Amino acid sequence: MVYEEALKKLSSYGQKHLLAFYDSLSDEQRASLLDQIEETDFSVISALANEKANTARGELSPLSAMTVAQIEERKEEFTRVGLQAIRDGKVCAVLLAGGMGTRLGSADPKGMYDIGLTKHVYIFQRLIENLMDVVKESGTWIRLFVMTSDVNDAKTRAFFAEHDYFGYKADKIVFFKQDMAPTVSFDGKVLLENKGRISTSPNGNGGWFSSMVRAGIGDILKDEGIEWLNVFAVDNVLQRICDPTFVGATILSGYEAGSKVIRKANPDEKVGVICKEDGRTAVVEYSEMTDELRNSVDENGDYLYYFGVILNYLFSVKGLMRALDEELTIHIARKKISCIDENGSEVKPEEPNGCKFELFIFDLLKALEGCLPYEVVREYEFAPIKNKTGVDSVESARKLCAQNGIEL
Ligand code: UD2
Repeated sequence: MVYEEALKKLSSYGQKHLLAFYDSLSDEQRASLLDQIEETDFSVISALANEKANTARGELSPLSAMTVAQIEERKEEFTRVGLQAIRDGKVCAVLLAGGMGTRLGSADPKGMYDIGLTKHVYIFQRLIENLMDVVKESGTWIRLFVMTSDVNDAKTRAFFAEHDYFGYKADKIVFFKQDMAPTVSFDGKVLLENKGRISTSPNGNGGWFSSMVRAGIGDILKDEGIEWLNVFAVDNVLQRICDPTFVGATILSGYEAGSKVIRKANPDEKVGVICKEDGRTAVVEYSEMTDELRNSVDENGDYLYYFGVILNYLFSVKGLMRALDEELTIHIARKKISCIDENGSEVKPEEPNGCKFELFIFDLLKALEGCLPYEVVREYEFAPIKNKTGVDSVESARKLCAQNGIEL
């Protein structure tokens, strides 16, 4: 893209200021800025002006789950069907590792964090160990797609290579990058990271499938007859991946998706709640729950919205392909964003100064035909690492690993 074209594109979005320092840049920096302007989708910015309308919810009602007891009764049948689908090569895993992981206070990808006590046990390693359980049980190598982003792609790939893919079959792992979104000030002006670079951030975990398809992985799915994708978060070191019983239960439900859920520990727990919205399965994220929703109870005083999603979903590829045409809600997060001001001086804010645009994975459910909420026991399957200490931390995850006989 040449300067005039960039100026035209920016003018149409009211963002000409991004070229304010152009004259002071080297040739290389100029070319890189023009490339970035060409690649960036500025249309997301309109979500800020339309925030209320975009994020307005339909009519919500509670939704229960297939309980642990109900699963136990049909465990054999579910496991048989799930294992068969895995052996037929119809099921793959997708690790979402594009986030920044800043809450752990490390600049490295979260999966590189070492939770070991007597030896090295990296988060990525733990996840691979969990997947290996099913590889062994099924006698089948399962394809693993790993989503990274501009901020951590090179480090993630290098880390896996350095550690010999933690014993996984290297040619079964495919990395792909998620898309980035520009960040803006509260009045909708795109921020500059420096004079030659637009400030961007990963566009949330909801764009994973479109990013996968853009990376050419749609062909792999088609050529290999892959029908189901088990998508999971990087930070839950206890989760079962491609769990045959969950896979079988979802396939037999006839729905196009399944979601592992837990009973919330308390109304404030930081997990989205699964519910019905205008008759379709949906999730309301914890950060967007109203007090009314969070605290609403039935006549016995029991919470109505109490099944929380742990970010472990099974999606039908057929449904996902159809959902590619659907627009997902753009969620807006107000954050502290380091940038430069109109004079080119560095800004390191103490308070939120701008907005990031994010897509959420569970918004895909609205485009799919049904979702099975599948209850799991939190002590066996949910040890998320969000912080160093306290709730959902390295500390609490270590304890849960020990309870489950995992040596660290
Ligand atoms: C997520 C869920 C929440 C609940 C909780 C369980 C969403 C939107 N929220 O909340 O409902 O299930 O997890 O622990 O699903 N990621 C990317 N790219 C991005 C942003 C995130 O790959 O741009 C990945 C990230 O690497 C991680 C996962 O998505 O694997 C969750 O990200 P998070 O830690 O920001 O989500 P959290 O804990 O707020």
